[in-house]
Amino acid sequence: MKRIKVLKSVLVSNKQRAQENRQQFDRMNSLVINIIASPGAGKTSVIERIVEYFKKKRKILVIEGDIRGQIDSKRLAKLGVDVIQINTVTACHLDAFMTAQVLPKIDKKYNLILIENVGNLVCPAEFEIGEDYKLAILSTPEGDDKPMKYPLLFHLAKVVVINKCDLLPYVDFRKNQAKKNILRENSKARIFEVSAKTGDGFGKFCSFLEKELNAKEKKG
Ligand SMILES: Nc1nc2c(ncn2[C@@H]2O[C@H](COP(=O)(O)OP(=O)(O)OP(=O)(O)O)[C@@H](O)[C@H]2O)c(=O)[nH]1
Ligand SMILES: [Mg+2]
Repeated sequence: MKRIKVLKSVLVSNKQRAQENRQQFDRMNSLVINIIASPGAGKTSVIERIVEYFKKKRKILVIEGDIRGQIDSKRLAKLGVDVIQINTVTACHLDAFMTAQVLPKIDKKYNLILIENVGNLVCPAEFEIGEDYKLAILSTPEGDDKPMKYPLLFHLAKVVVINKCDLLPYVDFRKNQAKKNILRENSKARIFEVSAKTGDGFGKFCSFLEKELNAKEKKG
């Protein structure tokens, strides 16, 4: 029972800090997306495609969350995008306090801030970090049952990207069943089918993001 109490207070203080982060992002009028998926699902590859699509039209920042190292940051920096690294050392997720620590490093106004969370389908979903919304990536080799087995993320994610669709002929992934499983957790989820390897599906997905950016910019 005591453990539950402690966890609750950790999440409450995290939520308060996340709201403060959100206010700071809102002052910059940035669209902030918290990208969550299991290790290797294709978070960095999807971000690379988004960056390629938007880099001439919008100012983009990527915040990279990893336990250790800068492998993904270096991949993204090659595309000429600004990247800030957070190493969580032992933690299996980003939290609002870690995110707050890098806010002073943001010295420009960005239209789009993409945050790659630590590869994990469980803990990152628990911790708000100041995002506009969570985007989940489900890759086809993982199986179509994951939304049912890891429901919190799929319950909370406004957008779900089904990645590695180029592998559909080779893996036992029932796409329609996966969509049903996602919609069972969140009937309003926007689902996109893509392949970060071939680029298929990114036209539709990035047009959706562009509408969201336009809406955010109108508000500001
Ligand atoms: N076939 C195929 N491979 C992909 C696709 N997207 C990513 N990959 C490959 O999957 C592997 C993992 O991709 P990453 O983008 O590094 O995945 P990640 O989720 O960022 O991984 P972590 O940051 O380590 O959790 C790499 O070998 C990619 O080339 C895809 O759409 N199709
Ligand atoms: Mg990555």
